[in-house]
Amino acid sequence: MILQHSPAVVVTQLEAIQGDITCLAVDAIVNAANQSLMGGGGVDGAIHRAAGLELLAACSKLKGCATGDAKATPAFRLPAKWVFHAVGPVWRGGAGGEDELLAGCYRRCLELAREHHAKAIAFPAISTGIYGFPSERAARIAVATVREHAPGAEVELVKFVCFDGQTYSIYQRLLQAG
Ligand code: AR6
Repeated sequence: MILQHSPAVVVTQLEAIQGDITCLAVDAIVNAANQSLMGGGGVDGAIHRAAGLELLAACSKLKGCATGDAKATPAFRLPAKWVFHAVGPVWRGGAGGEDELLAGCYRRCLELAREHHAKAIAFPAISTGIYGFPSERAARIAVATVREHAPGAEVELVKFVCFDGQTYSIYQRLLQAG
């Protein structure tokens, strides 16, 4: 008798939550960083404050990151194991490739998840704060990219972490629409 091992089919659960991403005990949280990877305001500032100075030291060794790409560090004092630092695009009206660059952030983070065996990952709404990307447009890109790429990256749970109620309602609606 020949036993055949068929590849496991991963079904990814997607959920929206409202809250502070620094509190989540998932395998990886994503940071909305800038190209320097040396900290900043918004969620980046919150992550660096909560993780401690070791995070800054680890980031300084990465020599920056291109827009649309992401790099990984340990999460140090955070309850998560890894931080994936993604650099979203600054919104300049939409004709400068912002959509593709934003999708690249989500795709690269899922690739990092596969490399680091991170089965549960939490994303903030990258680029929608200081970088000014319209929230609904960004959420559609985030959900579509994750739906397409998370199963192939063997990611089992994706949490979209929304800081404000308006962003949370957008994600809830998009996720319910299936
Ligand atoms: N948990 C989850 N989401 C948060 C948190 C938090 N603790 N804090 C803010 N948000 P932003 P960007 C939300 O501005 O637009 C930094 O200076 C926030 O409400 O953090 O990608 C970097 O260094 C918004 O929905 O990131 C860069 O220079 C989302 O996170 C620049 O800002 C993203 O807002 C990046 O700008």
